[in-house]
Amino acid sequence: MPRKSITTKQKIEYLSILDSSGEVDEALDPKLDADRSLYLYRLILLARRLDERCIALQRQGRIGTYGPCRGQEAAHCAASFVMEAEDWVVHAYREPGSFYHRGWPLETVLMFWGGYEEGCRPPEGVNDTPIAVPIASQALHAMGIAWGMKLRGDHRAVLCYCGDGGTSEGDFHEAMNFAGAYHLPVIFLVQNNHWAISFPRERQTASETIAQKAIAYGFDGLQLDGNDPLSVYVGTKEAVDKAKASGGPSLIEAVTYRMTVHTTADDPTKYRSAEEVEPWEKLDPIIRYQKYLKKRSILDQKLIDEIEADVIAEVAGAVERYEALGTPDPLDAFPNNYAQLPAELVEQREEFKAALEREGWTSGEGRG
Ligand SMILES: Cc1ncc(C[n+]2csc(CCOP(=O)(O)OP(=O)(O)O)c2C)c(N)n1
Ligand SMILES: [Mg+2]
Repeated sequence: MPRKSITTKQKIEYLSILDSSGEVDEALDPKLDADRSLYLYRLILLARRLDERCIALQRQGRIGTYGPCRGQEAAHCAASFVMEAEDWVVHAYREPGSFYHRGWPLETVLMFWGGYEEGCRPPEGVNDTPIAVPIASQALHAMGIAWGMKLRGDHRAVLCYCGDGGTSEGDFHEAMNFAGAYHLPVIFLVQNNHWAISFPRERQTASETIAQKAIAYGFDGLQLDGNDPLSVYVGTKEAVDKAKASGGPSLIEAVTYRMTVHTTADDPTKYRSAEEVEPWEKLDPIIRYQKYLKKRSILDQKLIDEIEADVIAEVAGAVERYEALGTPDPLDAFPNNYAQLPAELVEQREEFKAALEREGWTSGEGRG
């Protein structure tokens, strides 16, 4: 009868393990061993250096538009680091470190941004989906893969990346609803980088947190410090373990910040202030993780320099292999989506081919 508060069995929590000065909550520290800690450090650094190189390549006209991950390296590297090879990772477009960790050659990542259709093809045996630019469309793919796993009785899990802006899309909510209703082994990891191009997080949703959206769909939500590799690792690991033990889906909101442009096609100084960006510099995941690993005597300056040189060399090698391919064939945009090209696309292809030829381009000439 009476009016009363309803308490749900679902909960939302906040998790932070390593603060910006490198101080750690000992009780929550996963205490990864030295090899795994160094691997994760190198992965995060590689994402940063690859990112910087991609911006330079775009500015020099050597790749097309690029969407950087600067500041968000911990959020995606530490999450994918949790996933086993037999699990699935469903990507958005700001996770270069995840592709590398999962076994994509770095030149394939460059090929995507360079306009090659092959940049979308996962290597044989890698359980990943490629970059998805239509925001949140990948959430439905993740849900579908997880449903397949459940139907087959596989105890595997799916990690799905999405952005804060993506959470306003119908696809995101359909995927969350279905995942909750069917109790699927999927983890939706939202990288809340505070911006969807020029649209701020505050205007994206009236919810206090993105994590709490999970409650409406019948599962738990976790908000965590997305610039702390340890929080991301622990939060993701718990959710993955739960999914594999038939505990159903989770929503993780990794709070982070997009330190630079949305893509190389925009200018953030038009819509946000330097004062807003500045405090996030101090929360940089690389500096923080370095401090922590030094305290644990896992990392010293000599090793930092060695890893740096190694990462730079690996990125340079990938750029060399990518550039040896020559330029992609624009007509490759057509054959990959349909077994048989529909008539209107055949028409568009011919029109495009004629336009290219008028510009002096012959299909196939760009291949190295
Ligand atoms: C379905 C769809 N609508 C619009 C766009 C154009 N668009 C590209 S990125 C973007 C913002 C995405 O923001 P968010 O989800 O927060 O991801 P972020 O770029 O910050 O990583 C939009 C609207 C798109 N790619 N797909
Ligand atoms: Mg965003």
